[in-house]
Amino acid sequence: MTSPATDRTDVRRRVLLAAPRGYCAGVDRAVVAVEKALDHYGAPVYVRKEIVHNKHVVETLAARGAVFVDETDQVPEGARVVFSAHGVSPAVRESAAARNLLTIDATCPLVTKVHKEAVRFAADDYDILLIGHDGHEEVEGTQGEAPEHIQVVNSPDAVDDVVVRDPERVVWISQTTLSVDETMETVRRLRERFPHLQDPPSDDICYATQNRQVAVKKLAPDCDVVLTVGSANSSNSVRLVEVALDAGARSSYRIDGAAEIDPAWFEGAATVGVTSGASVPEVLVDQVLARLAELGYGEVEEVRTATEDLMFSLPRELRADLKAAGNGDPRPRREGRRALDVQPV
Ligand code: 0K2
Ligand code: SF4
Repeated sequence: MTSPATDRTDVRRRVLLAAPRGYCAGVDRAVVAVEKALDHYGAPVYVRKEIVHNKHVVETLAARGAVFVDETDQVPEGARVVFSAHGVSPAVRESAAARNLLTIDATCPLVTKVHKEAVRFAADDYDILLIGHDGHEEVEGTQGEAPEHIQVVNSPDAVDDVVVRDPERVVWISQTTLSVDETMETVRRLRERFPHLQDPPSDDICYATQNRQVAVKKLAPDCDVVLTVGSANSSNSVRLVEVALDAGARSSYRIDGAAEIDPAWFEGAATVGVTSGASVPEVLVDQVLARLAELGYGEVEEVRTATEDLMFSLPRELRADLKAAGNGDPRPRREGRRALDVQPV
C-alpha cells in the first residue's frame, strides 16, 4: 500500500499515541455490567439508551442479546433494564418502578456525585447553573434531580441569557465530559455577572475527561494530524478533537474506526497523533494503528501524562446476584488497582 508521504525519504514518519486514552472506570463498569447481566440472566437484557456512546460497543452488545431502548415504557413489565453510564433522572426511576422493572444502575459514580450536589444545593434553595449540553443524557439526568432550581448553560456565550432569583445564592455545577478550558471560560463569564457565584465542592469534570485532554494537549503541537477514535455522540471524544486543534494540531479528525481514515489527510504529514474517548475499546485503536502502519506510519511513540488505576465495583444489584450464584467480579485486578465501592445512595 502506498502512502501520500511514501516517496519522501527525508521525513521521519511517526505516530504519537496519547496515554491515558480509551476506557475510563465508569465505562468499564457499565460495559462489564451488561456483559455479566447477559451471562447471568440470559438474553434479552434491556438497556435504556446507549450504555456508553460508542457504536462498536453498542453493536457488539446488541449482537449478544442486549436490547437498547429509548425509554423504560418500551421495556416489558417486570423485565430487567440497565440504566446507562450517563445516569437517569428520578422521573425515570419512578417510571421503571411503576412498571415493576428490575433495574441495574450502571450510572457512573462520578455522575451520581454531581446529582447529589444538585440535590443538596437545591435543598438549600440555590439557583444552580448546570454547565453542559442541552439534550445530552447526562444533563437531562442531572437537571431532573431539581428541575425547578437548575438551568443549563450551554456555552460561554449563553451566560448573557442567565437570569437568577438572588445573585448572592448561585452555584455552578457541570457535565462530567466537557472541555476544561471552555468550562473555565464559562465560569469566568458567569462570575463577572455574579461575583458571589459558588464553585462545586470538587471537580465535576471527571478525572478521565481531564486526563485525556491533558495528554492530547501535550502531543498536539507536534502533530500534523490528530485522530480521535470515538463516536459522533460521545461528548468527551468530540471535545478531544477540538482540544487537539486548539492546542496546535494542524488538523484534527474524529473517526469511529480504521475504515474511516482517509489517506488524503496525511499529505506531507510527518507526525500523526492518536487518542480515543472514554467510551472507546482499545481494539479500535489497535486497528487504527495497524492502518496507519500500512500508510507508512509504523513507528509509534507513547506520550503519557498520567497513570490511571481507578476501578469501580459492579452495580450493587448485579453484584448481589452474582455473589449468590458464586460468581465474582470478572475483571482482572492490576497491581494497585482497587475496586472502589462507590455506589449511588
Ligand atoms: O462523553 P459522553 O458523556 O457523551 O459519553 P461517553 O462517550 O459514553 O463516555 C462515557 C461517559 C459516560 C458518563 O460520563
Ligand atoms: Fe465516569 Fe468520567 Fe467515565 Fe463519565 S467519563 S463514565 S464520569 S469516569
